[in-house]
Amino acid sequence: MKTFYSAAHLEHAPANEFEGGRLTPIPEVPARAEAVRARIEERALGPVVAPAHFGLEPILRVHSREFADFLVSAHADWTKKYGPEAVEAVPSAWPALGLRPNRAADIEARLGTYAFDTATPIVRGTWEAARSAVDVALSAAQCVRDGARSAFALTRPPGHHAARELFGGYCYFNNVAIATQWFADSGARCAILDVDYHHGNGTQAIFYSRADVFYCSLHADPAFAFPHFSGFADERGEGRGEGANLNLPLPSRTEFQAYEQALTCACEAIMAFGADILLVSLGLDTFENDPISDFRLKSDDYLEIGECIARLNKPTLFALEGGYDLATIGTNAVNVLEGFEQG
Ligand code: SP5
Ligand code: ZN
Repeated sequence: MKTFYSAAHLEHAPANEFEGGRLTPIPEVPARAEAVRARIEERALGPVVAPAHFGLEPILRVHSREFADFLVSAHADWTKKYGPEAVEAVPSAWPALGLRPNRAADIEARLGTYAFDTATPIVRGTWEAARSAVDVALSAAQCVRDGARSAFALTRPPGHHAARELFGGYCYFNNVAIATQWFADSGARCAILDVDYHHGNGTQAIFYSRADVFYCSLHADPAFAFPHFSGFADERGEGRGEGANLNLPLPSRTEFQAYEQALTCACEAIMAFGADILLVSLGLDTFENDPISDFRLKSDDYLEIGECIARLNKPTLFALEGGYDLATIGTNAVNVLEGFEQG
């Protein structure tokens, strides 16, 4: 299997997030993607290649022009307001219930309008990294459309929490959604399987009223887990998209036995939908030692996840989402990919 990778992610390395009432180190670090790349090379999974350039057009099929323009200039606008020492742009006020979103004015207003958490700073290299991650995802999509059984997009920053005009959860552009829309624009019916520990609120929102894209997610129940405001079982799609969204929220401390049952449900639903292409939002934060999550999957379980996905027998694009245990993220990611290849 080919892996697509861009070194532009290295320049996106914000230091801190605000959580639990204090600043703490961000676990979404460049070393994550480097660990995955190192393991791919160690296991000789296949070539690791640079992406092609796709430009803004496919991004604007999913995100608004205003949102993309905001990400281009946000860091410069921030340092203009707060000085060159202010290296991480993070909002401090939001248009929550009863207030008006404000996309036009001051950088604080725009940050508050577009961000939904305090964990997703914009630094100088963020724009280039986020844009390049989209190129990585689209290059993998092109590889699959050209006939490969599968491809791996080593995307960083991740994407599944980002919606049309919304960033957060370490995500800026929704890499998988943009690749999905790129397939859909050539007439393909797509299914997205999201196995990240967290619900992909952005991907769900982008396709919520769409009948041609099936979104299915296994994740920690938002009753206790981030992103808190999306991912409940009663969210089933709307309008023509009703029934094309399936959330399988799972309890705290879920082990593989229960996880596998939910995965089987997800795969049955995907088969029933009858997709031409499968896209997998591949989070590894379901691992037992993940520092920010509490599921209990073990490294061997990821081989089985890959085998299970292979049984769907679809052209498949895998894209990296979360996963924060640096010691195992490479092994676990490659286990899914090898499990798929053997399955
Ligand atoms: C792509 C992705 O996985 N984004 C996840 C963003 C999660 N951010 C908030 C997590 C809060 C977790 N708090 C757990 C504290 C454990 N000590
Ligand atoms: Zn996650």
